[in-house]
Amino acid sequence: TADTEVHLFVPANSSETIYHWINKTQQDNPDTVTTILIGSSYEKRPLYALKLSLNNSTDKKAMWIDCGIHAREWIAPAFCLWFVQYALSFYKLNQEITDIMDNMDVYILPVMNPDGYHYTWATNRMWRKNRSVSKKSKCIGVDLNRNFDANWCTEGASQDPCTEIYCGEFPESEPESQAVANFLRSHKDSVQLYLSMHSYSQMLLFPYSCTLDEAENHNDLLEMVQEAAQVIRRYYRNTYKFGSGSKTIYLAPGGSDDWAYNLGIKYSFTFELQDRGRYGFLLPPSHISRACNEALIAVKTIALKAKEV
Ligand code: ING
Ligand code: ZN
Repeated sequence: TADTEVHLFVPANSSETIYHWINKTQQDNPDTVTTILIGSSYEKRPLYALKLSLNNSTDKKAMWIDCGIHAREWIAPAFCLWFVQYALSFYKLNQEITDIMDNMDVYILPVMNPDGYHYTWATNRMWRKNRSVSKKSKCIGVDLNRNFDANWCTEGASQDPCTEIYCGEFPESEPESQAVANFLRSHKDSVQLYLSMHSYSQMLLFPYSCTLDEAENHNDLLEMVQEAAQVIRRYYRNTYKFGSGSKTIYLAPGGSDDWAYNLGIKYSFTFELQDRGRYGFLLPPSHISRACNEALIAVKTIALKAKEV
């Protein structure tokens, strides 16, 4: 789909710029875009999800994409913005995105962890967790991708607030993870595809990460990520690993994709975007468009397969 390659203007954006962008996107597209306040962060920043919806049929299926669960993974929020701008610009021009949007509503949460994201702009570029203050320690922050209720705080997470993989006081102890979990619980009958964007390492992952057990539809999930990785290789000559989280990277309990899967969203994925470590979290702005374009064709490939079933 080289003809659909786009060069949208999505630079690295501060959290203020992203809030402004959300507002403007809704105002410019009143028929298609609604903003949904799904909760607020520990420091009381609003958590806005965008809903892209084209036909007003009520029984429509939906997909969910969240970005920026980890603060320093800046390419992830850039992807969420990229996806929205692509979908709004190329509906009726690109067949695949048209097909997806005609059949599914799309919910997009551009920054799940706005406090951490703000902190990486203001104070510490390498911050990962949220910014919640612990009762039992001077150390700050919970790893939101260890705070969901999926084999919570077993091997691969830590009870020590001073580590990068601190699981929190209890599952969904954090307002950010609770907001996402509440939203998905109340929309689980329509949402059939869950995607969570991270970086870096170029991997397309699916459940389980919290156990070495195989998901019930492991072979379907494997086929989907394999095809997505193949499309990236064909069009961008770039390599993405793929497989279940626990066998492809490491055991990691409490992740959002495992939790969404156990909720009943049978197509659930975590993407690790560019790069493979040369720049790591500090991906230069000149790489944003390639990173987003290749992730976009992977999302389209997976969404089109999920739509069929
Ligand atoms: N990687 C993920 C992490 O939270 C992951 C890997 C995927 C864990 C799916 C759990 C579930 O550690 C990064 N880069 O954050
Ligand atoms: Zn991450």
